[in-house]
Amino acid sequence: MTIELYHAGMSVCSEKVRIQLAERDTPFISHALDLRAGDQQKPEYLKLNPNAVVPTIVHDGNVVIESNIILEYLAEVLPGTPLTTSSPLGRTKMRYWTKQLDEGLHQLTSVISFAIGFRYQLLAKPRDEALKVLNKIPDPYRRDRQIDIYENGVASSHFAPAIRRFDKMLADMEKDLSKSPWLAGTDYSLADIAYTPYVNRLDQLQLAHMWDDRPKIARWFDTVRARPSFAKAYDGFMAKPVLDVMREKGKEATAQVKGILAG
Ligand SMILES: N[C@@H](CCC(=O)N[C@@H](CS)C(=O)NCC(=O)O)C(=O)O
Repeated sequence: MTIELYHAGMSVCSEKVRIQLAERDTPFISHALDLRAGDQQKPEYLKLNPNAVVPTIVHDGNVVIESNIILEYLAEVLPGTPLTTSSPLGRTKMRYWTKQLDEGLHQLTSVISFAIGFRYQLLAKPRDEALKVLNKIPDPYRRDRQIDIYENGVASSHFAPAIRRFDKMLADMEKDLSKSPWLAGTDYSLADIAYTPYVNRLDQLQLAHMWDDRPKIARWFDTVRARPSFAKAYDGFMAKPVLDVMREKGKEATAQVKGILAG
């Protein structure tokens, strides 16, 4: 069995697939894309993923896109424990969690990551070069939004609603984690794999204060980070200069974020 993974080191959707591959001890052929350079928009990649996003897997010649669909697919085809939870009701819960990522949360991660940190990678480039990459985003809504955030950062009108939605996500997580050790019940499942990168992203952006009063999330996050799959999915894939910018700019944005949450 051969798995090829087209991914980016610091892409939350790629991170969740790498966590799952690590959980299942599955080696993969890595094709790392540079998203700021627009590798995802190259014609040869668009043939695999017409949405111009990572990740994409090719499993024995078959192309699968969309990270949460990839997780479910891999759960079925990889040898070992499927990680989809043992009960039908648990699986409905698991899917309710991952559905929320697809119905907006993921896009909002892109909003806060770009507004606080990633836009500085584009601001370091000549403006016409940066706009060339942004103007090639196929989805017109996402294109306009990313251009607005490139221009305005945390002052963009997209920023505050994204922070509020994450606050709700954390409140929902705290509630479920008060009832069971894992998001979908008694088993570690694809829901926990899928949410690890999003909570970790908040942490990278210095937003861990959002769970200062949410002890169950703190415990869950410590536990998922202590699993060997976390180090395997992250070590060697993070760019230190980017993490440094996220930390520095995240600290600068703290007062504004706290203001949004208080208002
Ligand atoms: N729904 C897609 C979203 C994929 C996505 O947005 N990927 C981001 C990185 S996490 C990306 O490739 N962005 C490239 C760009 O913004 O041009 C999935 O879950 O796979």
